[in-house]
Amino acid sequence: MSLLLKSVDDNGVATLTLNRSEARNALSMDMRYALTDAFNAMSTDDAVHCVVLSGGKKFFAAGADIKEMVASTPVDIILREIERHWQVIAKFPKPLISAVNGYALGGGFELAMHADIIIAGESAQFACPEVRLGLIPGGGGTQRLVRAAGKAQAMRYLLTGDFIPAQQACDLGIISDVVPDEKVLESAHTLAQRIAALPPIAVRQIKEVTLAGVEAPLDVGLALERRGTQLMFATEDFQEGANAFLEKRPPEFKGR
Ligand code: DAK
Repeated sequence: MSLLLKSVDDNGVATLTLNRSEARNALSMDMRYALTDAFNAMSTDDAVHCVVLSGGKKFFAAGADIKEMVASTPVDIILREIERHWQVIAKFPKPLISAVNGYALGGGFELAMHADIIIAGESAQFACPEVRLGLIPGGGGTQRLVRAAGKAQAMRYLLTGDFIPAQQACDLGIISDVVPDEKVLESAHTLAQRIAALPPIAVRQIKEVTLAGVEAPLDVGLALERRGTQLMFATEDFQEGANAFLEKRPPEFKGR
């Protein structure tokens, strides 16, 4: 049985589903390779405009595979180069939505936070419980949580490993939306379909400029945005969008 289920619908929405329920979707190295291959393939697949990442209806992912890690030496960990796998997802150029039911813990929470948008069910729970194992978050948890929630809240959860219920995570700005548990995938797909129908070059520019700018001084971010805006005037999709508005008809974007 495949560790990762993949499908692409006619609207350009790809769905990736972690499929290792017997280990609560723990991120084994095989799972990481499967994710890396899938994201690499989707980044150059013109049929894919937006991606929904799910763990299925019961849990998102319980983190790194503790059984694989327990006997590892620091050299084993260095040689695994897990950062290369994270990097492929962090640099994925198309919009990515995490659809979270149940637990998103440790590396599972970090995986969810690699997405641009996180939609969670009302009983979902997020945590960086690494400290309880004698570890620290290693997939960007310390850095992404503090950027999303600010120092006071990030420290409160990083230093205790406490669970963050979905509504609390939403109130703190860590996730985008809370919906009834049974509506998570449907809501993520509805949003993904709306994004997939928009001009893909503009969508990708917004993602790139927003993520690059947030790490840069304001002047640099604004310069990136300015260049991105200027670039859009070279696209056929802008002509189509503007003309469709003026002609009072729906636009037909072509990704050119
Ligand atoms: N790894 C391996 N197996 C896991 C697992 C995990 N993270 N989580 C669950 N399992 C396995 C259990 O061992 C059990 O296996 P069997 O005993 O049946 O063989 C099976 O899944 C079912 O687990 P439970 O019986 O515990 O299931 P429950 O539904 O009762 O509880 C749970 C679900 C998710 C609350 C619980 O399983 C749990 O607390 N799991 C561990 C959560 C956790 O501590 N996660 C953080 C892992 S540390 C790095 C980058 C990143 C990381 C490390 C390094 N580098 C760049 C070097 C990340 C570290 C982490 O994520």
